[in-house]
Amino acid sequence: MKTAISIVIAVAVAVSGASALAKGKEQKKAQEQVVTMEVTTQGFVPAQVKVKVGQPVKLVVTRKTDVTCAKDIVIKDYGINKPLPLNQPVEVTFTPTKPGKVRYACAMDMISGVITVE
Ligand SMILES: [Cu+2]
Repeated sequence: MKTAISIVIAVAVAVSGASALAKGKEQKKAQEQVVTMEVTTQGFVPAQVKVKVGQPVKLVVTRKTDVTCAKDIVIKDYGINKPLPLNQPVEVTFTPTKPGKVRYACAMDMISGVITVE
């Protein structure tokens, strides 16, 4: 009985060790590119962003003004359309699949910015 218990413990340790290793590898492979952005009376700030192709992008967008129409962020190319509650950081994630320019804009496509994917 004692041996059975120690075998169970040994297996549990081995499994948790392996998953920790896998996690570390994953993090190294997929380097998230975090871009902090605000919506002010100037529009999206910054309005020009550069990211690397094939690596996940996380935009953290905080709308700081209530006087413009930019109350959502729309990234048509990646099917993203998210409301931006006032003063609340909103995370928008996608992985750019090809180099080029990706537009982000308000729901009416008036206030906008450009993500350059390289
Ligand atoms: Cu608008």
